[in-house]
Amino acid sequence: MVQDREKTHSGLERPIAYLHALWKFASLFLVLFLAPPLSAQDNWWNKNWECRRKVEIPSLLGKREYYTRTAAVYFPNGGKVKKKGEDIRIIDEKGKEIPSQVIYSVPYRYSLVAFPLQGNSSTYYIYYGNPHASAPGYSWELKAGLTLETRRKPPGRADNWKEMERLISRSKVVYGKGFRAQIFDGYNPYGPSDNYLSIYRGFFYAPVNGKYGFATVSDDASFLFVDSKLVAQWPGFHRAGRGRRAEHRGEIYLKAGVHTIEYYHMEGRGSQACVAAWRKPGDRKYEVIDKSYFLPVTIGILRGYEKRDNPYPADFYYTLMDNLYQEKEILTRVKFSSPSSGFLEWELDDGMKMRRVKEFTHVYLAFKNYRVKLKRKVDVVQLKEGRKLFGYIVSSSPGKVVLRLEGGTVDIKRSDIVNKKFSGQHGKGNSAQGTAPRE
Ligand SMILES: [Ca+2]
Repeated sequence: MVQDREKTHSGLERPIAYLHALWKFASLFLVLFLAPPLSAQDNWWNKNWECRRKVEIPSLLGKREYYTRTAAVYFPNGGKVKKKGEDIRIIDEKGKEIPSQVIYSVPYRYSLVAFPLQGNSSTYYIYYGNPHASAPGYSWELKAGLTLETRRKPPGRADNWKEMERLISRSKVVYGKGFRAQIFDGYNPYGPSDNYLSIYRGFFYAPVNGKYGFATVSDDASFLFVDSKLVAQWPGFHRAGRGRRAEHRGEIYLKAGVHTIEYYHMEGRGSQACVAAWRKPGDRKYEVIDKSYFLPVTIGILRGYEKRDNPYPADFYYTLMDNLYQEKEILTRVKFSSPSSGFLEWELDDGMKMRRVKEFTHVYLAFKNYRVKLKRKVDVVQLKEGRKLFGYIVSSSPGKVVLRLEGGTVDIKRSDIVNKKFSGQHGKGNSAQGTAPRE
């Protein structure tokens, strides 16, 4: 019997060992993609909104059994969004507003918005930057994927669910929120890995009718709910070792189909782990719930940034590369990159300045939020007929000037230009601001 028990539960041992190796090097949590600038500023959906980003949804071919046609997109908001993202709207290719749900949004950090895909369309626009907009109150809500939110843990214990609930209601600082593939984490992806709470919420499908076992392996406390019923728990302060044979488990009868899972975790100090495992009807072992059982959410790719009043806005993205944990301090390496063309000038609030660079990495030494500013400069050519052209002077000779505009170049005769002092100067500066979160 003892041997049989070994076999039954040993499926979790290797994943747990892996988690402990993983937590020292937190990986990136926000990956944004480089993209060429948009070609034109046409079809602005509503002039009360200042900014828009184009989003492309990767191939919609579903490989999963449950295909939900739900998309989500992370975007750097440069401080342009309202406090809770009330002004964020999703507009389809035909200019029609579609429902969406703001999952997370903090000015100067990033916003995460989810929405239902429309027909076969793979192109969408996010509009934001309207201080007068109120929350649209759509009835659509996210019913797919698995999200994780982490918060700062207030003082106290979680020796039972009541105490855990109290900790959650008293926690005010949200470190961040995003999608995860599984409930299988060995560090806090959005903030410091001591004194934090994790809240996972997800939609999964049960492949057949029957009795399912669920187990939690955690460091420290954890509580696992299926369809709002507490199925497995491991309260208190403890390491994960005595849970790796699924000692902290429970059973529930599920019908084939979609169900919800919630997993609450509390970490005090030292090491930390969150693992949700299950044993489906007919399975011998408990295993980490595979990502293929969570209803998929397609993450959109950013393809360009435009502003209503400015054809040349500055734009940049950041990616957390890695954290190096020294004895007392944590070094964080962040990669910055800009898809913007032209003359770029970066300003980091720890004193560093850089010019004419599209991409660089920077190491931060202290644990706090940092402000990063990017200026983009373009040339202005004033024509005799009264028009102004904005772009980059590619070449200039006594007879003519070649100006690169968004989407192409134009030749301008010197005699058509009013102000000839533009050469070598940069007339108009545009700036973008973002905060590199320290996580
Ligand atoms: Ca711990």
